[in-house]
Amino acid sequence: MMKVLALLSAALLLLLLPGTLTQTSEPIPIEVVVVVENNKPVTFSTHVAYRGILLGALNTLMTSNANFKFTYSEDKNYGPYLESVNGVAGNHNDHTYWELLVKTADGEIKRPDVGIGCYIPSANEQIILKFTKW
Ligand code: B12
Repeated sequence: MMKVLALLSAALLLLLLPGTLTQTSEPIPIEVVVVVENNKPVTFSTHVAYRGILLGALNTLMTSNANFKFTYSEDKNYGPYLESVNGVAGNHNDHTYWELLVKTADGEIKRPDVGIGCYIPSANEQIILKFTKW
């Protein structure tokens, strides 16, 4: 009896496992919106891996779309710092930088308290990269 039960549970696990694996491997769709002063915002569609970081999504977008480019530097404490988007770079002397904002699927705009190397986007979020002043 125990053997039959063990066999049945193993069979059930084998049936369920592939479904679980494909579900978590689906790419998560997101948008990246680039905002520079009074110019019309430019929106790009891309995706991020399941529980993947924003930096990964930006790299995916850069390799798939010639109209999107970005650079970043490595901060010793906080990791990747977004330096430039499409040739527009933040500048210490001018007090300009690329701010990271997120519009969630329900329309709320938030300012993440981590950078592009730590932020994990959720499905259908709009990642807003806003060239701004501090
Ligand atoms: C001032 C400041 C800024 C200024 C820096 C320029 C300036 N005014 O000198 C500005 C406004 C540009 C800024 C931006 C951001 N910041 Co800031 N910032 C700070 C703050 C308050 C002080 C840093 C400082 O001057 N330290 C003293 C100097 C001597 O040390 P330093 O190593 O040279 O400092 C440099 C780094 O801290 C770097 N820096 C600042 N912020 C960030 C964020 C990231 C992700 C990285 C990689 C580097 C970095 O800029 C500093 C000057 O060069 C800290 C909090 C704190 N009290 O430490 C948050 C802090 C470092 N920032 C933070 C965040 C989240 C951001 C943003 C991602 C916010 C956003 N949503 O847009 C952006 C960066 C976006 C990008 N382009 O990648 C977080 C980082 C947490 C984390 N684990 O990722 C902190 C810890 C605040 C918090 N939320 O708790 N920031």
